[in-house]
Amino acid sequence: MKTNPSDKKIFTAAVTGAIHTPSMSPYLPVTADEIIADVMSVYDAGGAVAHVHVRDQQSGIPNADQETFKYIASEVKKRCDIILCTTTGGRLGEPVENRVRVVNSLSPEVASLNAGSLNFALFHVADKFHEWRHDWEKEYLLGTEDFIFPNTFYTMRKFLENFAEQGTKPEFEIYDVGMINNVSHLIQAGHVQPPVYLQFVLGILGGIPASSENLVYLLNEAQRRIGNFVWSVCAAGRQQFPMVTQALIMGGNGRVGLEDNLYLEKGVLAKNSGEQVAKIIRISRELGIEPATPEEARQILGLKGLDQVDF
Ligand code: KMH
Ligand code: ZN
Repeated sequence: MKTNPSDKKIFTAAVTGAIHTPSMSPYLPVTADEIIADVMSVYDAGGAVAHVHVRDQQSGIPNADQETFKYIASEVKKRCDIILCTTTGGRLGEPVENRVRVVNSLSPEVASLNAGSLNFALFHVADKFHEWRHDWEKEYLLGTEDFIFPNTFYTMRKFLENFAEQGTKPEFEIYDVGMINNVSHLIQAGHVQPPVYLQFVLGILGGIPASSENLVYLLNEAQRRIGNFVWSVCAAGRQQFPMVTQALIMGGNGRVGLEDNLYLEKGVLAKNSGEQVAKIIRISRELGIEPATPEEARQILGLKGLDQVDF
C-alpha cells in the first residue's frame, strides 16, 4: 500500500535553544560547528526539520548573530536537504528588531513566530546547579523572575510582514491557550493566510503546564478558533517524550531536541538531538507511524523550497 505524505509525521528537533546553558550538559551544542553536527545527527536519525538558535562561540550566550546563522545554514545545506526553522525568539532579552533579522537575511523556509507575550521563566532551574562554567549563566536564569518575553500584536504583525516578503512560513509557538486566539485574530485581520502551522509548547513556567488534558484542550480550542492548521507538540524537560507521544496518537507532529530537554531517559543525558529523534521515531514506528522525509514535510507544510532560500 502506498503511503500518502500527509499520513507521515514531521519530526523536528530544536538543537540548542536559549534556555539551557553550557553547565547543564557537556553535550549542549554551542559553537557553530557543534550546532551543525547536532543538526546532522537529527537528519541522520530521520528528522525532517531542525529548529536553530545561535550562540556566542566562546561563552555560549545565546545571540542573534547573522554571520553565525548564515554559516550554519549554508554548511547544513551543503550536506543535506533538512528544513531549517530559524528562531525569531532568540535570546531572552534580545531586542525585538534583532530577533526578526534572520528572516530577511536568510529567507528561510520556516521560522518560529512566538504567538504572544509571557513570563518566560527559568529562574527556578538555577537552584539545581551548583557549578557554573560561565559567569553569565546563573544571572541569565535568575533574571527571568522579572522578565516578560515580548511578542505584542504590533511585533507579531511586523514580523509577519517580514515573513510574507520572504515567503517564509511562520511556525507559531503557542505557550498558552490565549495565544490560539491571538493567531485567530492575525488570520482574521489578514496578516497571515491559513493553513497555519502551530507548535504547542507545553510546560514552560509562565505558560500552560504539560498534561494530557491541556493538550486536548489546546487542540480543541485550535479546531474551534482556527480550523485549518498543521500542528506539532514539544514539551519542556521530562514531559518531552510523553507529550510528543500523545501528540502522535492524536494525529499531530512532534518536536524533540536539546532546546527542550537535555535527557534521553531518566539520569541519562542525550549526547545529541539525534538520539532523541531516533527514540521518538522508534516509539512512532511501534505505533505504525512513519516519519516524513524533509521533502514530504515540505509538502505537508506548504513550504517554498530549498531553492528559494538565501544561504
Ligand atoms: N528563546 C525563548 C525565549 C523560539 O525559538 O522562537 C523562546 C524560544 C522560542 O526559543
Ligand atoms: Zn527556539
